[in-house]
Amino acid sequence: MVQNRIEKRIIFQSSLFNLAEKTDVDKMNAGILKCTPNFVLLSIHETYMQRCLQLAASGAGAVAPNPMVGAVLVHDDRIIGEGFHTKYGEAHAEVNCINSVAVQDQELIKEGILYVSLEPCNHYGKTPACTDLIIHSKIKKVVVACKDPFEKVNGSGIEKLRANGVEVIMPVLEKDAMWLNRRFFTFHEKKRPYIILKWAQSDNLKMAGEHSTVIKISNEITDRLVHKWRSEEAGIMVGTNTALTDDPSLTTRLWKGNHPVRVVVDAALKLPASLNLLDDRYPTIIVNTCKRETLGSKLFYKYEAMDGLLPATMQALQQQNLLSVIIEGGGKLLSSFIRSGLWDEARIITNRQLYIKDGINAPTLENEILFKKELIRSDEICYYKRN
Ligand code: AOF
Ligand code: ZN
Repeated sequence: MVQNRIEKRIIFQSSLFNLAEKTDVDKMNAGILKCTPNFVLLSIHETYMQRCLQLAASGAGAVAPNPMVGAVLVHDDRIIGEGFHTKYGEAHAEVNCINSVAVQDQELIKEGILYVSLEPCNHYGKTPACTDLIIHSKIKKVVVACKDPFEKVNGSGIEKLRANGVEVIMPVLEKDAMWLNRRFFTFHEKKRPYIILKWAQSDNLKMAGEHSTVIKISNEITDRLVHKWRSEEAGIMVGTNTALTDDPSLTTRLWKGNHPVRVVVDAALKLPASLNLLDDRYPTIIVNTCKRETLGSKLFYKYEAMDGLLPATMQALQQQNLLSVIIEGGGKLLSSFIRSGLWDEARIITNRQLYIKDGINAPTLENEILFKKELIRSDEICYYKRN
């Protein structure tokens, strides 16, 4: 068998989920296809884990605040079951995977290798513990991408499996798995939401005109992308000035998807009730120093001025179980997040054809690493993570 000679399979490095055909392995063995820097070799475990991650990602937008998880059951190098966590509160990936095995293959379950993109849970939450399911199914080998940081799991799933004679191999594609669930990991490890900074600027790095005059910077295609970004986060936040000058709705009306919880800073509760984001159509948190109260869809979250706005906001979001937040301005609020080192990702849109004379300066990132760049007409979009 070819696979015995080359224990690895090939994928194109540029597209993680795009597995090359098995025939490529044949070609490599025959010396027709050479392994070049454009290819990376994946082990068999990595190959199936990659499939788990692909399945896991299908739960995007439906499982938060749970993580996205995928599982694959393999017997003798053949996938006999697949599943993912499809909806918050419903069955976990392992359950869907084992339930998907065809009747004629069910005898093979106990001889199979279960691949899971997150440590199997070991607690009875909204659903029973997956560790028990694995043990009762008599599966003897489990390959796991990474540990579950949730305090009720946190390594205990792996311990329980091993204590019951199940071989656990891990980590496999850990970095990819953690990146996919970066919001979930940040929330549980750092006890705060994953923070994405977003702003648009002119080619000469201005984000508004003189005296904060609103100037349209990004084009309408980019705006649709921004609404997609909004739909992927649990919360969206702006400062007082932006709420007043832009009167944003902070909805995802240009994209089909979830509306994030809106968060606005209004320390002295001076914002007029007529503003779009105070319209009660969607939940909105008003971070202030005056009162704690729930009124319709509005939660007034009171904080002590001396405790600081940002820590208070992080606490408010954490209490509401919001795994992530996108900060959409203004410059002052964005800069305070940057100065505090309180950000994980930044997406900056630069309209290369726009020059704003005498405008307001855009913020400047610190300790950033550029990891992706794209162009939409004259809008250049740079994606950064914090070093
Ligand atoms: C798994 N497989 O597919 C997922 C896991 O309230 P519950 O019962 O849905 O449990 C939620 C927790 O379970 C969640 O915080 C995370 O730690 C884990 N998610 N675990 O074994 C899965 N989605
Ligand atoms: Zn589970």
